[in-house]
Amino acid sequence: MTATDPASPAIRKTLFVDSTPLISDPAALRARAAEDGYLFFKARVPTDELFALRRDLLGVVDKYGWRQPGQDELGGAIDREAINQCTDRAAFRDDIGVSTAAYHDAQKLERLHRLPHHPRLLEIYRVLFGRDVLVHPRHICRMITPHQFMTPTPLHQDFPLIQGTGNTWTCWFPIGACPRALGSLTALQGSHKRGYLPIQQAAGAGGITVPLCSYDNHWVQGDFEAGDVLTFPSYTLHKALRNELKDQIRLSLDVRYQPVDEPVEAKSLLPHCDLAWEEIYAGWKNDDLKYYWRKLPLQMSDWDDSYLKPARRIC
Ligand SMILES: O=C(O)CCC(=O)C(=O)O
Repeated sequence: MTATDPASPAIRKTLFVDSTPLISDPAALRARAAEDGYLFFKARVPTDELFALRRDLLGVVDKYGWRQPGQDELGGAIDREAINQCTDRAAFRDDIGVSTAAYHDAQKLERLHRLPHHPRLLEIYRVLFGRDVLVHPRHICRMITPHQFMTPTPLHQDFPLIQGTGNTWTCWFPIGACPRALGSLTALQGSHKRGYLPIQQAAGAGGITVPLCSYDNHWVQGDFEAGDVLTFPSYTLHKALRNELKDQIRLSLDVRYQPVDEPVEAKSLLPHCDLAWEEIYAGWKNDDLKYYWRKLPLQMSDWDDSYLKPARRIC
């Protein structure tokens, strides 16, 4: 049976269910996570801190002359002609949306590395895991511009890209509002229950995809307001919607959390760019978050290349 067979279940699209009321009820929160394979929280990240990071990131975009003039400091309108003047593929991050140089500037922002440690975010995972939490220091900041090289992130699981424990949770949140039309994330409800699924190569961030099967039919999605958060374990299938707002940047963070006593793979402790931590830290005002994971008794696991080998998909 394929997704186009008349006998296939109809595609369903429903809105994310807000799990905020379950934060005070760990058993209920875990039961929902186990059933749905995702959790969504309204207004989780305080907007003052979110907008401070947005301002910093748009400052980077301004530095390269890619923002349309005449907006306030939080406006995300992009000068398409200017960004499309970056034509050197080798110097452009098509998994991010800007040049390598601009991404380096973004990765050096102290706020980008501080926000993932916000108590309002840590609380989710302390309740979910019932144990101490490791925040992976490797944060990905998407700066999705309307550049000719960009393709929306294809349907995939995070596990083959992150490895370590399958109990690593991605926390995805836009840095500002992100309606579906701006290319927010959507997930297949319950898909985590199928465990690791063989991959194929694909264009877009991550470079891998998992082909859809007939039973992959329940998409959850929504229009994110500033501060809303989507989180899911590393076997949940998810992808980005297409950015239909052709002159707007989509700024978002991918952060990973896991129980501190489960295995972590070494790359998760490296920067998400080819800078050294020392270079990222050079302009920071505070020291408390520098190399914080080195003080923790981590259990390291080996990288396994076989997860990234394209395979024939059997539904
Ligand atoms: O923001 C995106 O386009 C991709 C994010 C993603 O796939 C993830 O956080 O795992």
